[in-house]
This record gives sequence, structure tokens and C-alpha cells, in this order.
Amino acid sequence: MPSSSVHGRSDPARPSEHAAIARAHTDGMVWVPGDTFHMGSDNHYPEEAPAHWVKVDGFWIDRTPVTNRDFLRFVKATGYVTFAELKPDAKDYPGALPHMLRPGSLVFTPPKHQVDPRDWSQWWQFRFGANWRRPHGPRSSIAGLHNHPVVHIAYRDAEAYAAWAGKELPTEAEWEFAAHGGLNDAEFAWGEEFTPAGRQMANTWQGAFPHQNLATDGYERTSPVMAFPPNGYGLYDMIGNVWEWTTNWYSPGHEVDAAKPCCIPHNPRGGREDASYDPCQREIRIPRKVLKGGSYLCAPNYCRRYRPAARHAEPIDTSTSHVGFRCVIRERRSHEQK
Ligand SMILES: [Cu+2]
Repeated sequence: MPSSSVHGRSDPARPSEHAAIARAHTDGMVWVPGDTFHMGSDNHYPEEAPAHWVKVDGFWIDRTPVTNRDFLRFVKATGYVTFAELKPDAKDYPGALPHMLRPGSLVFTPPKHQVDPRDWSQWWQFRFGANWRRPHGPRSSIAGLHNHPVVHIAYRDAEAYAAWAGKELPTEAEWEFAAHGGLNDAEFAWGEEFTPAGRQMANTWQGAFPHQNLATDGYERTSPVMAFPPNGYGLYDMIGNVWEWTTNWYSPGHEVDAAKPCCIPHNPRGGREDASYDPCQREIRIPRKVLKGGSYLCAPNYCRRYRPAARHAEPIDTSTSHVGFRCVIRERRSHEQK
């Protein structure tokens, strides 16, 4: 079995250097056995449809989202500067006002009263000086948040971290399959009920979004990565806390090859970059990737995306206070790595 050789346990005939490398990398990771499963859902938002069969091979996945502690280690080792810390280049943003071309990131800033729920500018503020080290703005810090997911991460920041760690970012199919925790046809990562016996299973929003944050789950914003119960694979925070980047280009629905109903897609990577643009954005065309898992801002009255099948489009240059990531290691790759 390939998985046992990665463990380096039951394959003493091949005590290869690769196994040792893979073992070092897979600390803090969980092996998710591959299978065929129903990806997507026909019962919720249109972008999740149609539900369709997909096959994924087994892979390793981080037990938790990447934390501030993890990310700090990466930045100390490499001197990496995140996208939100760099001054935007005017040529990438035609028509942008010059005073807006300063480093910053989107920070959730709740309004004091009820607002039009269609107008997200009522609660998302581009705050100069906000970045992963200063998640609420220039005067904030990650003191006390070392065990929280890192946020204000643009796609390329997640990619850079993954490459440094000898890992990769998950595809949407891998992420969704892992999120089910073995309950492949259940609505939620833990079963059919959102709050079984009244128990809050993930860091989501309680109250009327965006002005009323009751925080009955104990957290107004992000939470430590193991604060809520793991799923059936032992993975934490697949649902809620922060949205997580996947490698798939976004399209407003799953593309299923109707001409070949016999053929189940195997390890689909999904989507085309040129089809991933926001049709409403004519001036600034930034391609979008699929985010998964929902966040501490998902609320029953606004966004019921605290389910494995749910998805969201995020422009690759956009970082926010509710988007992070986790990594995977694919079997074949871990053997090929030097
Ligand atoms: Cu949401």
C-alpha cells in the first residue's frame, strides 16, 4: 500500500529517505483515504449544483487551518512579504483612486444597526495597514492569537507557504471530500442537523448578520483552531472559523460532462481561469478561486455556507479577516520529492 510506505511503518523493505521526508512533513496531518463520493449539492445555492460523482485518491491534509504560529515560522525562515503588505501596482487596478493604492486588506467592520444585506460594503472595510500581523488594522496585533488561523492571506501567500512546507493546496474535490469526514451524503460535516441537541459544532455567526453578533458559541471573530469538535477524520475547523483557499478556478456551478455520464471524474482540478472572472467587474479583471468551508461570519439569515458542498468565489488578490487555508500532501508527490 502506498500509504503505509509514506508512514514508513509497515514497509521495512523500503526504508527510503523519501519516507523519512514524507513522515517529517506529515506531522500534524491526517491521512484521508480516497473514495468515490457525491460532490456538490442540489438542495442549496445554485453554484453548488449539480451533485455529481467524483473520485479522489487518498491524500494527507493538515489537521487544522494554518495558524498564526505556523505562518510566523514561515515568515521568519523566508522573509516572505504577503500581498496585503505590498503597495498595489496602479497598472493592475485601472481607474483606482491614487490614495487607495496603499497596502491593506478587507476587515469585517460590523455596522451598528440593520443594513441592506445585499450591500457588503456596509461591513467590509479596506483598511490600510491591515495584514496577517495586524488583523484588525495598524494598531492591532496577533498577540494572544497564535493558535488562531492566519488571515489576510491572498492566494499566492497560501501557495508560497505550501511550497515552503513541502506541501500543496487542496483541490475543491479533495477539500470537500475531507470535510465530510466519512459522512459523504450528510448535509453537515457532523451529520444532518446543524446544531445537534443544541450543540454548536463550528465557529459560525449567531444572531442577525451583520449587526447583531450574539457570539453564543463563545467567539465574536476567529477561534483557536481546535475549539470545536473534529469531524470523522479528526480534522478541525473544516467548517466555520475561516474560509479556506482551494486550487480550483471558480465557475458559478459544477461543470459536469453530460456527454459522458459513465465516466466519473478522477481527481478533478476543476475550472478554467478565463471562465472565473466576475461578470460584473469590467475594469479590473482578477481571476477567482474557490473558497470552502464558510467562516465565523456565516449566519442562518444571510449565508448558510457552513456545509461541505458550499463554495464561494474569491479574487486571487483579495485577502480578508475571514479567509485562511490549509495544505495537503499527495501520495505520488511525497514519493517524488527530493
Ligand atoms: Cu458565509
